[in-house]
Amino acid sequence: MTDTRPGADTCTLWGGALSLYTGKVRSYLIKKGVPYREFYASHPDFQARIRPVVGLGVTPVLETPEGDILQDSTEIIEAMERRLPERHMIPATPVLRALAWLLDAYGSEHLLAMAMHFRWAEPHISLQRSFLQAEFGRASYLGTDKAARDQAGARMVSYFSSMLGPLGSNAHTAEAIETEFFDLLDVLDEHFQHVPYLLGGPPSLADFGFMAPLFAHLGRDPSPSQRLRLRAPNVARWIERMNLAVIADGEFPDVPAAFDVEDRVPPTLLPLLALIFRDWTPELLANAQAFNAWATAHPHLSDGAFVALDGKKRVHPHVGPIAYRWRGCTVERVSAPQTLWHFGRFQQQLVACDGEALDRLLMVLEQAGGQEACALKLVRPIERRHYGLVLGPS
Ligand SMILES: N[C@@H](CCC(=O)N[C@@H](CS)C(=O)NCC(=O)O)C(=O)O
Repeated sequence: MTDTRPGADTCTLWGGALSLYTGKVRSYLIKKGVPYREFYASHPDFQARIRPVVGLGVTPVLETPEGDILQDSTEIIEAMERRLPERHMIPATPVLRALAWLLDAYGSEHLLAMAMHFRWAEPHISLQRSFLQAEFGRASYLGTDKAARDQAGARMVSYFSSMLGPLGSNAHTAEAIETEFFDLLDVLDEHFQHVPYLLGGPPSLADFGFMAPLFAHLGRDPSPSQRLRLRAPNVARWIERMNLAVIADGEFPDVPAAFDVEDRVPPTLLPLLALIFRDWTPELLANAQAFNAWATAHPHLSDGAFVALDGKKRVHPHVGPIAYRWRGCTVERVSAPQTLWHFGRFQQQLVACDGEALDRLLMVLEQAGGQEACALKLVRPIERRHYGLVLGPS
């Protein structure tokens, strides 16, 4: 059997074509110029070598030539950025850097429910069942027997489709989720008419965060991807561009492939930022309220305790249900403290900013209606350690 271990300068990416967060990391590795080989977690080496270290059946995992085993798509990108400073993918200037973190968090977290809706809700699941069975079959069965693979895929499809309800997609919210998708496509399509990437000329953490929902689910599953291509061809082209090793794109011969040294925000990003805060703020506030109530009710939990109702390390831990009004409906779903961790990474950028840079950033955030979300405060810090989400010191 093939040796799946990393080579002298080649990483091993554990993931799969169907996987949301693998799409984010794969595109990063391609743009960064990092050689890698990708394997599915159904390979026995994943169970033997990766699972005992990570302690979860989760992808993506990146194994580096130095022997590190990295998990969480954002942590993978950060670790590789520290290691490989050339062609940096997190802007150095304060406003663009803060926005890169904001957009990464929004793409990776808020758009998860939308991505899952268009994979698993009716009529999408019925329209694309055979595709999903094959895709989940690839991820769970290693072999050449098609019937056996489809059977394995069908089992996975019935398991994963049950995860949609807890994310808040149901008959009451379906229309709002689909309208949000079209609104998002419209602002993105206009933006990519002007510049090749979210923050302008080069790709950044912002784009990788958006690739999470927009590659495997919204841009590849047959039902949503057909809608995406027809309504927003510039977004479809951006998805293709994000998986090409070149940075510059012939469609934009006059856009320099570098972040703006004056730290200016592309004007067409402003409508996207406004959409983000309009749609995300109620969810962020409900999550903060649930986390604060849970942390306050458990003052004895020590530094390093898992943030989860059941106290266990989980891929998507929660601290109970949340409910909030959004686009004319009431969303009822499980809380997502990982969202607060990720949004907190953006808030750290805000705290690190001062003087004239802070004024510029605050002006952008104010124009976008971000004041309420940016003011959100947690009673205890949330951190990531040993592949899990934990409480920081009180
Ligand atoms: N925060 C993690 C989330 C990773 C994640 O949700 N991975 C999915 C595949 S795309 C998974 O392995 N899910 C298994 C599960 O939820 O149990 C990251 O950014 O890497």
